[in-house]
Amino acid sequence: MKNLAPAIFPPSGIGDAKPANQTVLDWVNEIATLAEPENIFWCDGSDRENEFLIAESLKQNVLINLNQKKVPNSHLHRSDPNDVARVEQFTFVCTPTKEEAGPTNNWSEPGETYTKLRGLLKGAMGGRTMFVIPYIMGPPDSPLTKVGFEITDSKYVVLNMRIMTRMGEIAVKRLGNDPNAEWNRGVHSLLDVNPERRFICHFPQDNTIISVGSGYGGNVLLSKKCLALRIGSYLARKQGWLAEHMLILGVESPEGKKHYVAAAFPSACGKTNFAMLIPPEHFKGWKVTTVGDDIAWMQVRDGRLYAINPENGYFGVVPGTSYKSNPNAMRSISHDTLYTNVALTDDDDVWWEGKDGDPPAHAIDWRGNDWTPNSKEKAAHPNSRFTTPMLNNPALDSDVEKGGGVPISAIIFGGRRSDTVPLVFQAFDWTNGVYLGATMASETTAAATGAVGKVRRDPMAMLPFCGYNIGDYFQHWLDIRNRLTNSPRIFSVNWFRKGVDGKFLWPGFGENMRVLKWIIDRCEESGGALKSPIGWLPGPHDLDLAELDIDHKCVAELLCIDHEEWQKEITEHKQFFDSLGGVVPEELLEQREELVARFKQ
Ligand code: OXD
Ligand code: MN
Repeated sequence: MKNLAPAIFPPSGIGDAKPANQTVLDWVNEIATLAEPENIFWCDGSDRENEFLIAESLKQNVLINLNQKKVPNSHLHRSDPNDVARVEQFTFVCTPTKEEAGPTNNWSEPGETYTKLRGLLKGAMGGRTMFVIPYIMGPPDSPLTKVGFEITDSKYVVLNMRIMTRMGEIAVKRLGNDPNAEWNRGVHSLLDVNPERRFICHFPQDNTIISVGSGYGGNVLLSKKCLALRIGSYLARKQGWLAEHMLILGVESPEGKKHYVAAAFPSACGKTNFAMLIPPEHFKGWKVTTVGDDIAWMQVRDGRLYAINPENGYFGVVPGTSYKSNPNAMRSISHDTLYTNVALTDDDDVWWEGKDGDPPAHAIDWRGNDWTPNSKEKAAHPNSRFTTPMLNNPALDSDVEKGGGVPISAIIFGGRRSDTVPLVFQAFDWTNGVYLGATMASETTAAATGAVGKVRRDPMAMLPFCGYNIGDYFQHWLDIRNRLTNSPRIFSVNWFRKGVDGKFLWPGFGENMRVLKWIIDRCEESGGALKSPIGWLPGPHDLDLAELDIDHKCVAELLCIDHEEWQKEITEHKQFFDSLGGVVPEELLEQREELVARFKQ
């Protein structure tokens, strides 16, 4: 058996932050015996360790140095071109029965899957260092905070995890020595980065994740999609809270009245931009602050819903990010940032499609090839990413570390829809809002491999992330209502509706403040609205559009409910529910009947 001696290659004092918890030590020993690494490196997350790992990564071409004057403390990583996005087709939920995983997850039998994965991991870390990363998800003093340990043979993963989570001693301390303490086991190995040996497997009953064959963020930063959402949603149902694919933002009026809003959008639909929104000139004195840009963990306390952001950084889509679209993101990523799959300019700066200014005359593209503005290929991969600490965000909310979380006034469900869905509307009540979330759809993006631009139902933006049966998930949402006496209002938004000319009708970005303001007005019971078959819609004068250069015809189109399009939409709701094979709660089926009836009135 491999012993747990500290790693031999780093200078002394680095890479030997071994915890005292015997169950962790036994598990690490078991994985080391199987994967046969050359070294074991116990990460402590210190600056010294980080500097050492960056230096090693630069030597081994895992990282490329950038112009330290232009982007201080920042580096570029190029992933394998076959490994640039989440792989939903190779992502599995391994519950004891297929029924527990439900109709929307790939299921595989836990015993057989462990055997297969153990086979793949056997000797897989030969000649490599095995890093052990202790981390917590959530503010240090939150009751919702979870402890995880990720084993990985990728330095890139360690460097990302240090930004995305609170890593090191803090986790070891929180876990303590109790052999029964709850903690997540995550094992990751690059293997040979072969798409045919790429599996992202979750064992919710064992609080375990095993990911092999990929180096791409969403597949390998096991804290994020795997723990905070898939395993998180399973634990949330069992423990009575919610783990959601939602940003959390604060919005404060010039008088100092503050609300918090949580919003679910599918991947690459602008969650980070919305969470960092800067209100337009007309909204002078209004302030939007970021609690989180991707994941919300929410619990009911005294009849209200409170949310924390379990993460510590942002893993955002780069293309399209500019001082015009998201100045706060640009400031955040101007230093201390890890870039993945963007282009490298001749003066060692980063570049991507949609960045401010003219494209460079020459660059090295994300695959490492020469690129000019005449090239057919994109310079940056459409799913290229930044990893940046949330502390870099100038709009970071002052309560982001509050263990009790922030009180949520509104929940928004949003998708990317060229047609059918109006700019904004409000659900009639909680149950109707759950129906709205359960039937939401969006055009697919480059965040996952597969076709882009295809409308797919993505309930609560959780289709790829719900770690158990989606019918039970809907029921869990419905049940939460019984514990809420001051429940958030629920809304739908769609920034992406297009006119007959194929152009977006709504300017988006900072101007989304106008929609947010109406949502806040509705929460304060001051905003006007008209009753429609799908919910409460702003009337022609209810949205504050002052000083916005927009045609009245566009506004009418943005808010219109086309009955023909909605007949098709409602038919698709039925098809979607039918495709789930009888797991949809009765209450949601009734909601659909009521929607049909309202269109007939
Ligand atoms: C993400 C995603 O990376 O949703 O956040 O894919
Ligand atoms: Mn996401």
